[in-house]
Amino acid sequence: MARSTDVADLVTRARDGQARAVARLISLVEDASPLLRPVMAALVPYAGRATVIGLTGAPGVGKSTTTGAIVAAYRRAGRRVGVLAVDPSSPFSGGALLGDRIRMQDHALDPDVYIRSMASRGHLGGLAWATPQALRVLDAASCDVVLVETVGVGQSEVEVAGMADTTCVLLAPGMGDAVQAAKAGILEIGDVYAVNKADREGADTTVRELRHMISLGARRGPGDWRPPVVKTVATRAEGVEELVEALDAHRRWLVDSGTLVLRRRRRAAKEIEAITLTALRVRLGDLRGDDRLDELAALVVDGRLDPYAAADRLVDALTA
Ligand SMILES: Nc1nc2c(ncn2[C@@H]2O[C@H](COP(=O)(O)OP(=O)(O)OP(=O)(O)O)[C@@H](O)[C@H]2O)c(=O)[nH]1
Ligand SMILES: [Mg+2]
Repeated sequence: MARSTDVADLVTRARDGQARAVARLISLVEDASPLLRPVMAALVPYAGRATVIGLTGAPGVGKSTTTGAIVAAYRRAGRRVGVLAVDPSSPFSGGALLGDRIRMQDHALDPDVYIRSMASRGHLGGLAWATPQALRVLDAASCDVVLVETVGVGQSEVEVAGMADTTCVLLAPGMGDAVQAAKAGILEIGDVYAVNKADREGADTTVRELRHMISLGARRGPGDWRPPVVKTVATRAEGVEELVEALDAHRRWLVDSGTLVLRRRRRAAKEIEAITLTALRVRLGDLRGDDRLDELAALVVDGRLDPYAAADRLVDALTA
């Protein structure tokens, strides 16, 4: 366990790009360490510089392969890159994440690429709470670009996607894929779409369907962003330059339209909310067996108070 006197030193070493210091800081996040408070305070002056790109899509669609190819493209442009592979659905780092490490091995020896898998380990608040803090660490560790790959499907995937500046949704050719995407709510979250595995039959149909579905979606005015659809074969890095161009174009639009700052404020609000709820749950946990809760429970059972009013009293007591 690091002492708080080590925090400043850890942050300095992380800012120098020392991988071990970055790893240590992200472990503090994963473990919900009490040291996170001084760490987050120390990171404040260095936050907000990195571009955060989320990659999401069904299992096996090619997120890790695409991430690897995007990393290579940004490295060629001389950018320092962080990669965070998060699994919102599992409390453990599973085989998928191990597979990611293997696919990323091209970059394993590059000191300007930092790759990390992260699981929630079941602590309060889970990844909704941990991911933004890990992003702060990578941001402060002088990464120009941070790629967040979410593993797993479902609502949590959409949630994690909400933590990026730019969300890239991956699909693969196949009947009904665009329809599936619409059902999964994925057509609302993508800023850029990639139809990967374009070496397979049906890619053009999927691209067409997807463009059609996107055009049917949210009504867009002249200055609004229109999500492009790019065809890729990630295993051969085909289409990846175009994909990176689309990501960069979205970034420019975010800045020019003032949307970046709004998105980041919304993200910070969610982060504060998650931390607040966690703090309240901890306090509520402390109250279990507390006289105040027992008294309120007795009043409810006796028919002298309704549970909403009782809850209001408890919230008042907690926040007093
Ligand atoms: N034919 C073809 N195969 C691909 C392409 N991209 C990725 N693959 C293969 O698809 C498989 C899954 O790729 P991953 O990059 O691990 O996919 P993923 O979305 O990260 O998978 P999970 O993290 O498990 O959800 C691997 O065997 C890849 O080699 C592609 O463009 N064409
Ligand atoms: Mg993967």
